[in-house]
Amino acid sequence: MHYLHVFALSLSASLFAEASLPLVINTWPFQDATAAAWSALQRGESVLDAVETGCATCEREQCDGSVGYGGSPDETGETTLDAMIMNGDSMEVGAVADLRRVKNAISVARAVMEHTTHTLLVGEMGKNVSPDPRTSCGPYKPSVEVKRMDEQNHTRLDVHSHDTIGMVVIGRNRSVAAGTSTNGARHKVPGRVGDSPIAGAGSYADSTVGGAAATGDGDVMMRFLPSFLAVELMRRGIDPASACKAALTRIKTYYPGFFGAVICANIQGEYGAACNRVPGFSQFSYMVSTPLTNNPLLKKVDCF
Ligand code: SD4
Repeated sequence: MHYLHVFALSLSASLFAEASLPLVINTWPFQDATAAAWSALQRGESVLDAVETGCATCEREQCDGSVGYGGSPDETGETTLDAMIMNGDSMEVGAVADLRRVKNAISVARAVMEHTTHTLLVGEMGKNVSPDPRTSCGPYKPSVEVKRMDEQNHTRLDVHSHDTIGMVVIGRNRSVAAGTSTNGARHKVPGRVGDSPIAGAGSYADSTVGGAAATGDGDVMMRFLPSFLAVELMRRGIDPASACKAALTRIKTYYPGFFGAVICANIQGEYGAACNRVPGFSQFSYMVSTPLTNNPLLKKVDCF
């Protein structure tokens, strides 16, 4: 009797999984990216291909005017890109940071993963500038003074300057891939790298569990590896929405006013998201595509 019960439970669990996989989930209402990743899966391409195609769509279309080329300039006026991609089967990661004069950062990240033995490659480093761009217009000159950002006021990244696509794709065979692409924080010190290209911070994938991706104030969020934490919580059986929330709760303990959100999905095809409530940010939008949604579906979660 007991075995029959267990069999029935696992049968219904696997039926549920079949009904809800494959799955594409990504941050913000970046619908074309979701659709592109979904189409890649429909063409029989891998979950890595789907993540690359989805994020590359955002880079090309400058999703929200803020992913990819031309957005969120640093203090000298230059756009720099951060991106990563992770293979949840092999735990390989490729990432680029501070990338200049290249449009498709996610593809460079994938090339790092597949054609080098390294994980993270970065562009040329910059310098601080004077006069202070927070109070004066240019022209700017490199400055030797080291500026410290005000840790209490994370004004560089707020709800109006969100600019990261984070995506998790889970195949019918439960392979997981995750990726991110961003042009980072506006008016950053040249050389600043955010959370997006950092495995476990920007995103994380493990085909035995699921995947997660983060968006928000990377300077704070990367200190807590929220994507890694969310995956580890799902490994212990916590549902995706609660795992996302717990990962943000850890950050909130230290930085109650931080701006950020996380998306999570497990290999059963369950998914969820969470965001930290701050003035002007009470709801977070994300996209999902599964066989049940037919088309990319806009989902919203109330921040806590
Ligand atoms: C960063 N996390 O560079 C990125 C930016 C972002 O919503 O996601 N904004 O800090």
